[in-house]
Amino acid sequence: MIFDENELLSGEKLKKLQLERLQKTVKNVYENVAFYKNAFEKKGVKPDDIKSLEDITKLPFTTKQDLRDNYPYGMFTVPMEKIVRIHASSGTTGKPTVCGYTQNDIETWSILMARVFAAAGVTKNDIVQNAYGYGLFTGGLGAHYGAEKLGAAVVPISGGNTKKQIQLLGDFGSTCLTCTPSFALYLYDAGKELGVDFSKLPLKVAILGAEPWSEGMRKEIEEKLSIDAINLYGLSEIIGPGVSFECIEEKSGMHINEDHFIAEIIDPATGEQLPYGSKGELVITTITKEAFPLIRYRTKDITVLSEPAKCSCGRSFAKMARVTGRSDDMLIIRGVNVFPSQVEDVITKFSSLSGHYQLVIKREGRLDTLTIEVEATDEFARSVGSVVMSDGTEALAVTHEKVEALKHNLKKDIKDLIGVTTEVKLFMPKTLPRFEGKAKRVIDKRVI
Ligand code: DLL
Repeated sequence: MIFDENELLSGEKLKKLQLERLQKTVKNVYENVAFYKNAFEKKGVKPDDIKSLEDITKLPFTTKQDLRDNYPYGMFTVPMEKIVRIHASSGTTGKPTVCGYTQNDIETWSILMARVFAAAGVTKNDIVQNAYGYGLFTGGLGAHYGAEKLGAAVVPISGGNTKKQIQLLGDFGSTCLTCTPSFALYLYDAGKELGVDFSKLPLKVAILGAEPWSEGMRKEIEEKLSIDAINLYGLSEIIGPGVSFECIEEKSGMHINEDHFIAEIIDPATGEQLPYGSKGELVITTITKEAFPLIRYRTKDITVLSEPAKCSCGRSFAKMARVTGRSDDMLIIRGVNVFPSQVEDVITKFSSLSGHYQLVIKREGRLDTLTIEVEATDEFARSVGSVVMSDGTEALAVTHEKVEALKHNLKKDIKDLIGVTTEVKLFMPKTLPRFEGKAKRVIDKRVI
């Protein structure tokens, strides 16, 4: 289903609107954000040079680093009195990326998310159990406002709370579930253990995103929960969830809200724009945002854009394929974005730990686990002593209270600063692999 008339825009009409909005945005950022004025000048481009949509390639890119350099509010185009909401997502090191919204931005976002629900067949008669996290993360409030805009009843349960989730699915008769795909499967397993028969629940559809998933996972979720599973994409910097979404009619690629965002695919190595059908990094320009517009933002997500064509849902907006990877090292662990450099930052603050570490990620049962394997310093190892294992190798005396305390403190700091729960394994000095070239810090054993 379509939520609003603008979703049906296509061809020249859409292009005209996009160009008008792009020109306005470009002027806005040039006049109000020092970073953009400088970046435009470095590229030798002025707002008036943008005469057609193709001219977008004349504009500079924006990266996460640029946002970090202008932390916290340097990229905002409006004074604080106009900002009504602030969200944030992980940055590559300690500082998060800050995203501001005016009242109109919140209204725009609500409409975009209402489109997502409508496209998934949700109506005002539905009950939406919103299990995306509420807070700085955009998932919870983004889905909340969208479902309300559509007129559906929202159950703002937020993430976690598995038993309660399962109880409410039955008692409240939720017909739509919004959460990460891994959490949907986790709920199924937990429900099964409690004797829940999902085929008897009123649940019809789940709108899933915030982490990579596969067609195989879709099939599994749809079969096990007896529902339709719909893919939803977005990122905080651009607006949050609602950048693109699948329609229930086709479930083949996610329609990009092209009246609000201009999408490009580039070669991540050269920055060159690639034609429709090419695999590369998704770059997005926001053309209606007021508080925090971004020009050619490098999402680092790898995908393919398909040429706009009329879809059976009625939309002609271009579709993007599933995100198949990232062109940087960001990891998504239970929906939390984690950069190895953030973990490294925390590790290096501990004088009892050497800088040698690796991150091991597994999918155990349904959920991702992150284990930090890190070496103790010689001094620390000497102070707690070691034991000889059955295979003749030496290991730290793990039962020593100092070892326990160190592991506990590292876990706690990582949870506090990055927001992800980890396991910590302490190793004897010089026992983790060394690398001659680029260190391989991440061992991702997940099969999605
Ligand atoms: O994850 C926003 C969101 C919330 C999207 C709820 C969908 C549903 P961030 O925390 O800023 O925002 O993380 C954005 O998550 O760049 C992708 O790498 C990844 N991602 C988001 N949706 C998908 C998806 C939210 N459907 C980052 N498939 C993005 C694959 C996704 N990856």
